[in-house]
Amino acid sequence: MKSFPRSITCLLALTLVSSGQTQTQPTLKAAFSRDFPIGVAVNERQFTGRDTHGVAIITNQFNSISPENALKWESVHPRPGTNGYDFSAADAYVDFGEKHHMLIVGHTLAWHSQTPRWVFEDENGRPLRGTNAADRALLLERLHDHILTVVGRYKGRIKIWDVVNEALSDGDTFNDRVILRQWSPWVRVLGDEFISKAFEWAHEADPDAILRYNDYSVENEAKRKRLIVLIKKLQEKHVPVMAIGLQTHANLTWPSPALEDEALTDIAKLGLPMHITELDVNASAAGQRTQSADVAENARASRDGAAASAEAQAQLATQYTNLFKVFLKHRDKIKLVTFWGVTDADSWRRDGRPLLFDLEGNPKPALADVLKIAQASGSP
Ligand code: 9MR
Repeated sequence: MKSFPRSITCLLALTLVSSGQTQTQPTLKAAFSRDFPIGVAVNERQFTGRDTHGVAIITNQFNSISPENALKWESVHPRPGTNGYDFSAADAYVDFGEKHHMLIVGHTLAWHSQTPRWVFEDENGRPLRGTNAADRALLLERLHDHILTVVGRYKGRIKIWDVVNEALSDGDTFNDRVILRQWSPWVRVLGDEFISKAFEWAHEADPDAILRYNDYSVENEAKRKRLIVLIKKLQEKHVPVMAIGLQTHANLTWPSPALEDEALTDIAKLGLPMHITELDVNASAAGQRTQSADVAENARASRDGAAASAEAQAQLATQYTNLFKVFLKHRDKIKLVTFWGVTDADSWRRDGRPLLFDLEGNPKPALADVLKIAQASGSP
């Protein structure tokens, strides 16, 4: 990624026109150009160009994109069989990234969610069973076909893949016998084999792609331990896991700067680059009670209306400032920081007003504060 001295960064400033006044502000991608690319998850209205205001923010502020939903199994491979693929949205997403010279990320190949039911059933609609060798073979064959087809199609264009998403078990108590999410159909049928196979096949399909394991709440000590057990086991087997994706769905009080620092320090010991993959900060009062990445749970927890208050938004700016200070401290290991959405209106946590641009797409005070951190970071 090209980097510029901070003095030149000022020349790359974006001119913002708001309420008749002209202000100059650096952009996120310019401000952090010496540190890491700054990515954003984009939706279909954005990568097809219909949301013109969204496109303007994306192209001004960011130099990497992730597909919020367009490359998930249900979008790209809704039906069984070789004719079951639909690449219309995914192709438009990759074209958009290339047109704007973005670092393009793929999300996600093997996940328990947003994967059609047929994937885990036989031709008669009977659920596949781990005790049945033919069922296991069928699910592995489907995973193989999916990964070779999807990764192969975008070989050399999508540079980073979330190969396996959210496979770790939740819960605050560590137990070394329960590392993976036991109710996931992938785990039920294939155990941990689906993880190693997914990475091996993705590597076969595009040997140059950076392959990530991606999960949420890995700041939580028990979950972080599970992550480290899982990744070490993969590394011992020479499975090509090449980066750790920390989603970082934060709230106003969690993770604390000390906890984030501890988590990054610990995870860095695996010797892999770390990517902050889905950054947002839930600013609603009740949202502070959940560390979950579940959509319905977050919606319930954010409906109190408190997130829009000036006080909550000031706290949001503080939390972003704290998090970016820690990211900068670990900038030798952090190779990408991606926000999960452009404006609050686009966000899966919309009621928690969690991003740097408000419902109308105007920059929030938190944006200015994050930019200040970049400028104050003291890099030569
Ligand atoms: O932002 C995504 C939202 O539009 C979808 O409805 C949702 C469905 O599960 O997925 C959201 O993105 C998730 C991401 O793919 C994986 N980590 C958690 C994210 C928030 O739920």
